[in-house]
Amino acid sequence: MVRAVLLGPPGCGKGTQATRACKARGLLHLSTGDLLRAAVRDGTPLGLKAQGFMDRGELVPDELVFALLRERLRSPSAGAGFLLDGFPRNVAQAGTLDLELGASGITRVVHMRLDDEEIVRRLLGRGRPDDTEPVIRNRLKVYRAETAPLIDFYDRRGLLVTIDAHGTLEAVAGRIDGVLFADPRGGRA
Ligand code: B4P
Repeated sequence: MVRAVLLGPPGCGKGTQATRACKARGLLHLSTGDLLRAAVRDGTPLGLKAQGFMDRGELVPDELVFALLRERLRSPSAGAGFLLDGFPRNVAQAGTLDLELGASGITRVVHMRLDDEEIVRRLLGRGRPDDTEPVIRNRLKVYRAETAPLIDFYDRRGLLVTIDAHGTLEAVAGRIDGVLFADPRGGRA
């Protein structure tokens, strides 16, 4: 069963690829970015707290993010396998995820590598409110300081595979599917 994480800098295509792969393979797509944006849109108390962090390109406090994710991870639909997109974003979140999943932990982490200039180009083209150049540059800084240490964290556990996220959507999809669905270790129980 696939219980995998897509890890990579802002704009590398985690959301795009997770949406596609989950639809094609019947997996639950768990995107903390989407959950947070829905909370902001609905004006929930949690969304009101999260908005400023997102607007500045900072990470939303861990307890708010996990409050959104916990019930979904425990839902019956997660039992058939899931892809986490945008979570964990730091080592503390990875620890919380370990505690939550217990023995049935993560089976694979796909690290999507993409150059900064291509990241900026793609995000300016996406045009979300948090996609202005100063905010994108801050998100890259936060990524290097807080999220990039997870590359080593998961590599030490033998769970990490790095793929090149340059190229067309189809080319990147082929690389991800090769890791998650063709490599027998992608579905390690
Ligand atoms: P996210 O929603 O996770 O978004 P992202 O990292 O910016 O983008 P992603 O990598 O999913 O790129 P996408 O597919 O859209 O985070 C947003 C904010 O939420 C964070 O800054 C933070 O504040 C908060 N947050 C989320 N999770 C959190 C957590 N766990 N803890 C704390 N805070 C959290 O692709 C980008 C663009 O590129 C799109 O326009 C797409 O069409 C295009 N694209 C994709 N693949 C392409 C390709 N191969 N070629 C050309 N274009 C491509």
